[in-house]
Order: sequence, then structure tokens, then C-alpha cells
Amino acid sequence: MLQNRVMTTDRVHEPFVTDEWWRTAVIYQVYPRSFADSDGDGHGDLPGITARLDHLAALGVDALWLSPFYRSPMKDGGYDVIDYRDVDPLFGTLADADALIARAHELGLRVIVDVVPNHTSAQHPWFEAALAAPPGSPERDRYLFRDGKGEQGQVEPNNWISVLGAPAWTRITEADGTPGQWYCHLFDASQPDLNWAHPKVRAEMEETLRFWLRRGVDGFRVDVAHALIKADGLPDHAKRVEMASAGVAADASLDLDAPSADPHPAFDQDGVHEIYRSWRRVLDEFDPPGERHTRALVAEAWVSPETRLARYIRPDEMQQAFNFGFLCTKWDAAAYRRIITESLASCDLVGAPATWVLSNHDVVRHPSRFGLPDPGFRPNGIYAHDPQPDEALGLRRGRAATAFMLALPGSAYLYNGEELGLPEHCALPDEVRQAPEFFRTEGKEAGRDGCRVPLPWAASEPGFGFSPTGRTWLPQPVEWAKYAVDAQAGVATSTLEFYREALRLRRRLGLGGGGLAWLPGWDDKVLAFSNFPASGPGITVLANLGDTPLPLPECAKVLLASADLPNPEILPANTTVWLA
Ligand code: TEU
Repeated sequence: MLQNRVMTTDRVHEPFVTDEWWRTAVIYQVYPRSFADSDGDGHGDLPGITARLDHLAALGVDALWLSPFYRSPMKDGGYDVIDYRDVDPLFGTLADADALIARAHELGLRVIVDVVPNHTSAQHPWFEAALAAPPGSPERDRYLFRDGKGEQGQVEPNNWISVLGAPAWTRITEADGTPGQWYCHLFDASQPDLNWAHPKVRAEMEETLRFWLRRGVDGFRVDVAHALIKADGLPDHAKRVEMASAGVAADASLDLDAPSADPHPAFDQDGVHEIYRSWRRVLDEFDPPGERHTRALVAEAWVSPETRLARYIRPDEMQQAFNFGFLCTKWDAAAYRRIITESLASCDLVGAPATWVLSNHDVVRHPSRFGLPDPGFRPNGIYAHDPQPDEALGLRRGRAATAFMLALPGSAYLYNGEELGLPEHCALPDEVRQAPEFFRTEGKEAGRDGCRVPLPWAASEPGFGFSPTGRTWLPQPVEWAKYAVDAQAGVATSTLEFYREALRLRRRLGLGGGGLAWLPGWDDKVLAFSNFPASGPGITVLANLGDTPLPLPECAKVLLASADLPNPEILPANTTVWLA
């Protein structure tokens, strides 16, 4: 019966064989401040990560991506860099970074590090020099300084609103004490935007890439990759920068030259691509003789439709781009079918792998999003007085989503703690909040701290084993004991063991290189597809996103189930199965 269904399928992606690791890799995002603390100060650090790399090897991922650990005043969690080529003392030393990379490689894990090219910290020596120098000086020219409008220059040079809320401009006081020019910052005022038209900015960042490549990293995650070039004249644009919602092309035309769905003069300008072509040449310098594409670039670009994103991963640019259209999709089978089809088709246009991601350090954790009354809605943080996610339902859906995500061909990203089923912390007291958008929106948005709470490793230790002293830079909910690694390891029904099994099967069956075909004839609320690798048996995936149980096909052999199947003939609501 299953066989017949596969034969009458709708193939949307063909299988392939590859020796390029990033085409099929599962990449685990480590948020260094929250992963593991070795020195007891309550902030995670690089030695803490190194000591816990066995956890990632046992989980079965291929690579880790480290969010920034560079010198930083931490006004935006380290996405405000003072020195791109040094480790902040909070996280350790360069020697610690070397040790981490070496240990990861010993375990067969690749290492991707973050690069933050759009802006520096306001405490970066370049910005301090720019403040000390006069208007029109070469020092100012490395950033986006402009005179204000109005008689006294008292009005912002344009009306852009920063991504984190409030105007994207801050006025400085000149060295002589008079009110002076304004500088542009698409994020916090502590993050001045660089001028990417300046050759020194370009040269310096390429040297930073070489610095880390020499230390052995396997690639870079490029922060706000779509923001580096701004439209000439910095024209007005009243709308607050909204990041992509579901990034499906309205007409599904698959035209790489189709315009952006949400054009903004600060984002997705054509000029960015030339930068990534030259970065790609830098990475290629580090390929061993006879090998190609051993190091990878991944774009963090909130652009839509998917064809706009595909422009970042053309053959001479980056290798991957995060699929935020997928991340933003609500709990709806038809919407997932559209975004998956569209993503695969757009990536196939340029010969790049599709990527899949449900959680990261910028969004409410996916089990909590899927547990909201409007499942999949993506608020910027959740307060205790907001409608609360249903924890059990959210986790059930979260596991079901992970199960269909890990069955999709291409590369997938996991965010630290999701393998434990961690929910968002929805009751953080305001006094401990640190994310800049909480302050910039005057508390209208709770912000991103709730997904950055230190991980629980050991149920009965202080701080759940995050740190030897029990200190944690953000408080952990007391109920998190049940999510601790040691409470889940070896427990067959646990979320941790479910992730391990899914990753083991994904690797063994070669699903990352599989083809994909939609299976007709299922209820609208079911995502039904076949993943068929170039060789080997492949699987049928059924994800029931509805609230009604459905009959499973006869003779189906269940390889993986995201939840218990009390009756082997029934697929419960909010459950995904992989069938042989
Ligand atoms: O994020 C870019 C970005 O656009 C996010 O701010 C995202 O839109 C927002 O969080 C959605 O809620 C990157 C980093 O991932 C983020 O942590 C940084 O704050 C930001 O760049 C500035 O570097």
C-alpha cells in the first residue's frame, strides 16, 4: 500500500549524492553564554562548551555554530563587537577557542563561528576614533554619519526605525561639546552601522575571516547579511523594519529577479552580493589541494520571498541561508507544504541545499510558540501576564515539528536546549532582562531573554549543573529539573532520546540527500511525504497537524514516532511518524 502511494507521487526535489558536508549537515547552535559555565561566574564560557562537546557528539549532529564570543560590552548579547579577533574574558581566551576547535574536530564535529559585519560596538576603537575626529574625516567615513535635518540639525537624517525599536539614528556631541552629527544604527545605539562602501572596512573584515580560518574554523554564520549595503541617499522609509513573515512567493513564479516582498532601503540591496562573492574567494583560499567548498558561509538574511534568499546562495556566493520562512510558518499543514515546496524549488534553482530551522536565540522557543492559543505566532518574548503557552501541547507539537523537519532533505539547524524540549521562560522578572529591545520599546516587548536561559544539565544540582557554583546569569524556572540532561538520558520516552534517535536514523538513511515527493490522498491537516535517497529504502513521513486521530496505513512499520502510539493503527493528533 505504501509502495503504491509513493508511485503516484508529486516529486518536488530529486535525490543527490555529495561529499560536501554542509549540504546535508545538522548544525547545532551554541549560545555560549547559556550553554555551560566552567568557572562558576554564572556565564557560560568556551571551556564549558569544550567540556560538554561529548553531549553534541552523542546527540549525533555534524557541526556546531557558536554565537559571538568576541570582545564585547554585551549590550546585545555579544552582537556588539569591540575586537573581532579576540575572545571576551567572560568567555575565556584565544587558547580556549583553539582548544574548543581542536576537541570538536577530534569528535568529528565541524565548527562555524559568527561574524557580525553590519555594525561594531560603539566601544570599537574605530568608532571611538570617529567620535574624536571631525565631521567629514576619514575616521567618520568608516560609519554612516550624516548631518541632521532642520535648522539646528536637530532632526534625524531620515525616518528609519531600528529593528529593536525607536529611531535608527543617534546624535553625537562633537569633541568641542556642541550637538553634532547623527550616526545610523539599524539595531541598538550601541551598535553603529559600518560603511560598507569603504574599502578599509571590506579589507579588515576579510582579514578577520582569514584570522579564524587559520585557527581552523569550518565556516561562518553571517549576521544580518542583507543589511550591509544601504540604498544611495538613505531615502526615507516609514515602516519599522519587519523581519520576514512566511516567505512564500505570492505567485510562486520562481524568478530570481522577482522583487523583494517587503522592500526597504536598508535591506537586501543588490550591492551585498559582491561582498559575499569576495568572501567566498577568501574561504576558497583555505581549501586543501584538490578539494572544493570545504568551508561554508551561511546567511542570516530575513528576506522574502524565498527566491530573494536564493540569491545569497548562488554558486559563487554563500553555501546556505537560514530558512526563516519555514521558522515563521504557523501550525498549518497547507502552509508547511507551500513553504517546503517553495524552499526546495528556490534552492534547486541555484544548486544550493535548503535549510530548516525552528528555533534560535532570537525567537520564542518553538514548543512554546506551538503551544500558544494562535499556534506558531511569533511574539518578541512572552510576559507572565500574556496568554501562556500550553506546555504539554506545545512540546507535543514541537516534537512533531522537529520530526518532520529532520526528515526534510538539506541541512537543519538545532538551537541549544531544544533537544531537551525546553520551553521559553515566560516569567522572567523585568529586573533581570538584558535584551536591548526590552529597553528600546520601553517594555512593550519582553524581548529575547526567555530563549537564552542557561541550560539544565543535572536535575539535582544547584543551577541544574550549569555552573559549578550554581550561579546562572538568568534565573532558571524551578520546574526545569525534569528537562535536565541527566533526567532524560537513557529514558526511552524522553525528548533527548527522541532527538538522538531521529538524528541517528536521518544519518543512517541518508535523508539529508534524499528526494522529496508529496503523497496525495491524505487529509488536509496531514503533511505526507516520501523522502527517497539516491540509494536505500527511504521513508514515508506523516505529520498529523490536526486535532483528530487518523488511521495509519496497513502494514506500516514505524521507524520513529514523535509521541507514544497507544494504538499501532492510529496516528494521534499533533504527532509525526516515519514509516519504512
Ligand atoms: O539578528 C538580526 C535580526 O534581524 C534579529 O534581530 C531578528 O529580527 C529579531 O530578533 C526578531 O525577533 C541578528 C542576531 O541574530 C541578533 O541576535 C542580533 O541582535 C542582531 O543581529 C544584531 O546583531
